[in-house]
Amino acid sequence: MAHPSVVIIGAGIVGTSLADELTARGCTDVTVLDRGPLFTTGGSTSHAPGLVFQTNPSKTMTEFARYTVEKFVGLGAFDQVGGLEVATTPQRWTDLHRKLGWARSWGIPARLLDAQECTQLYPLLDADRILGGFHTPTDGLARALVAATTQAQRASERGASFVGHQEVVDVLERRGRVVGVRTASGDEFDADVVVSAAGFWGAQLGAKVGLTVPLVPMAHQFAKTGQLPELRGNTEPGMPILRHQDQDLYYREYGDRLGIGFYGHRPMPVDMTTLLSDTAGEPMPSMLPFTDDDFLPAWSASAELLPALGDSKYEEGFNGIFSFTPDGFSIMGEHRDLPGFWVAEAVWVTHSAGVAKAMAEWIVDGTPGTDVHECDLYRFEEPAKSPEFILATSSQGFVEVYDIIHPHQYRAEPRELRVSPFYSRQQQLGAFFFEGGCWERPAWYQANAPLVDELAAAGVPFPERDSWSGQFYSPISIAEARWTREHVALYDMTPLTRYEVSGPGACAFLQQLTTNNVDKRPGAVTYTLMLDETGGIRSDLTVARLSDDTFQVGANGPLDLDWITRHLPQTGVAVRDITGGTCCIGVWGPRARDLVAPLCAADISHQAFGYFKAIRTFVGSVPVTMMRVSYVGELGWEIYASAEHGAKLWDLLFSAGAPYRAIAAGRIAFNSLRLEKGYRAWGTDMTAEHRPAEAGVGFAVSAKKGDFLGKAALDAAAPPAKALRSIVFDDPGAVVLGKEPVSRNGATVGYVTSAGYSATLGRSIAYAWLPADITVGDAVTVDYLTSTYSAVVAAEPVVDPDMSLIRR
Ligand code: FAD
Ligand code: THG
Repeated sequence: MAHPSVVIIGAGIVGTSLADELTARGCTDVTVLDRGPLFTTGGSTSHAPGLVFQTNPSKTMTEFARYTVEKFVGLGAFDQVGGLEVATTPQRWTDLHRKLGWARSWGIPARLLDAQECTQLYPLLDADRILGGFHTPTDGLARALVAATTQAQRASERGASFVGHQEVVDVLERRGRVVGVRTASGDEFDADVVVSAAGFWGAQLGAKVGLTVPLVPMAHQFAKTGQLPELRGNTEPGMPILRHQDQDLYYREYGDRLGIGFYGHRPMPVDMTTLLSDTAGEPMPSMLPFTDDDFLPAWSASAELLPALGDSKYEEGFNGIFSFTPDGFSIMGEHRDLPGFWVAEAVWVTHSAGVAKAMAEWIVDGTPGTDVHECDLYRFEEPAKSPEFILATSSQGFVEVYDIIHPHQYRAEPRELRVSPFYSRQQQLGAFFFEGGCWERPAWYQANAPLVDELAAAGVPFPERDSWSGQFYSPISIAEARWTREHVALYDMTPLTRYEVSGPGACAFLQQLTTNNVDKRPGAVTYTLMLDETGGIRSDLTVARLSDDTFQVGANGPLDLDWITRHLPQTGVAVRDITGGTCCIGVWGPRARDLVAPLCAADISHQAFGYFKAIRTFVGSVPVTMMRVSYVGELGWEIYASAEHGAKLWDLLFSAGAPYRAIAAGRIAFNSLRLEKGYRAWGTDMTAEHRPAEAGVGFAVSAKKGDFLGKAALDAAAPPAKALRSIVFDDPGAVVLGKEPVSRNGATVGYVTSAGYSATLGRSIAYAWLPADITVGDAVTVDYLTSTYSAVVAAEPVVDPDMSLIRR
């Protein structure tokens, strides 16, 4: 296909980087429009202090940052002064160890320094105030305006044009596609592709085309000190960029002065309807007047950390505006209902070139070269698109931007947006709820506490956890996991995303869209994958054929509906999200059949109702669909019913379970059991970055069936260099939580994806991405906070390898 003509709205760091990346790929018919003058447009980039700390819990964001650094260094638009994050509390010092782990997992050079070493790098620091620091020599200062201008120049040389003072007021469409934009001056610019790179204006532009772009423009304080004698004669920045997260502060040099950024003030969301009048007296619309009172704590905390400030005062400041999002990630993707309209927003300077590269690949090649699911425009559940949710969570994101956030720390508000019909029963059983996909999901049940004593008395170990991994955790989950393997347990599977795909074309459609053969007799269930054009795993699904033309698809979240919808043929197939209108209980364990059979209208013996089969029947008087599928790897069924029957279904199963001492069990047990059984979780263990064979799900790719999306790429793929492997820890007390670096012979070779405590083995187990040549029995080590644990690569699955438990 010929390259599309592209209009980019916004000549900030994102728009200019994108113009460079597009033109570098031969897509040269690019016009960049900005409402402001070029290139000091008045957007966030115009005054960005440009600190780039690359290390992030997200591998993708870290990769975006690393690319940005490499590129800007090459453009001469980066001062590689290094980064230093200091700890003034023991909690932060421990957390910097966790950060060191991310740096090693994602390949960012980093070291921990003691207080003296920190002051050698940063002489203004008071060594007595700090416990140590995290030093990253390749971090530094992006000269954002230089980078924008240089990239714009390069793009212009390849044919792009940049036009200032052109405010886009309308997006033009014809026959359901974008065809261009109109500006305030009445000019029209034709384009096949329009990319909104409008920064914090992005939500307003999205609204023009019926698109929710969930970002909130938020003011953030930035000030400059007066001249500091200690920095006299300074022209170029020499000290690293500095973060003092315990007080929500960061610092950079400006000659003999320091710039101070502050996140410790109240969230200040910006009212876009009054923005232009509110900023009329300021040099730019992205600069609000400084509010001195908000800055008072910043100044005193700064003077404590950097005593040299004591005799000085801040001389100028402003409340600068940039975007916050509900989960802190950027927003990237194409409008599903208006093809050709793309967004790249809520992007820091730090990630700008990396985001632009992925966007250009996506637009030109059809698939981004980096896994972008965390940033995908369509990752949000429906309630999360409400203005109320977006404002509340983005404001909270501002408050927490430098906080130490536990990986299982779920937001406090808004909650209870989606509850299953079993919610009141779960509350009565003392459920501790985690939030996921806006659902309330029991993590464990306090009602099961007595089982801990009972099992402990019988010799089952319940290892103590350290204070970090012991948060959002209860040893009850070990009892619940054990009980599932030895007796039977009920799991609320309602939050499992599910769709009905129906119509005369449904079978052919799913055959084409997924890797396994789903064209089986009604009643068959198939585990299958969706791949992108490059063979990367978009999702893993269960597809149950309920009738010739009706399939129930068990999926992983909103991105699956997006992917399926984008690939739907014009006619003959309908897809419907049935998650909220239905509910599901997983009944699993050796006594599952004893429990369910007496209630069930159908014969559910192994002969009559085999593994990976589905039937329609009744449990008591409740109409149900039963699937013999078990993510925990035990005998049993997922039992689906219409939501209004949910409470009855729960009560029936619970009473029938009494003779078998059936329990309700939670997510932590669920996760540990699926780890034992070798089942991957999409989004954590495997993503579009991985192909099936390396992720250990090659068995779900049918060699016999015809063509499907991604097949050509799989056939042409080189042998993988890495593999997802199970590791088992040696020390029964070892606990890791995910993303920790894994080493072989002392060198970091991979990272943990997900982890849990195997109640069966009495040890923690985990998945890790490791070099493909590593073999079962090889020893590795995993660094967790201040500890190093040894582990061994295990044969998979570690439980029930011959399927005798699940197929009985
Ligand atoms: P912008 O630079 O805002 O560009 C968007 C452009 O779109 C603007 O030029 C605007 O005029 C134009 N536009 C909008 N609507 C229209 C329209 N309808 N028609 C035409 N043009 C339009 N990031 C870091 O990585 N490190 C930092 O240290 C850092 N510190 C910061 C400190 C402060 C005080 C602030 C405010 C932000 C900071 N940021 C930092 C964030 C960073 O500045 C922004 O995330 C980044 O600049 C956003 O770039 P952008 O290109 O998306 O947006
Ligand atoms: N239940 C249902 N749908 C789902 C999940 C689920 N869809 C999303 C996600 N979870 C998919 N993940 C898996 C992973 C493994 C299995 C099922 C869903 C599984 N695998 C068998 C195995 O590997 O032994 C498949 C065997 C086979 O192919 O026959 O059971 O939890 N409804």
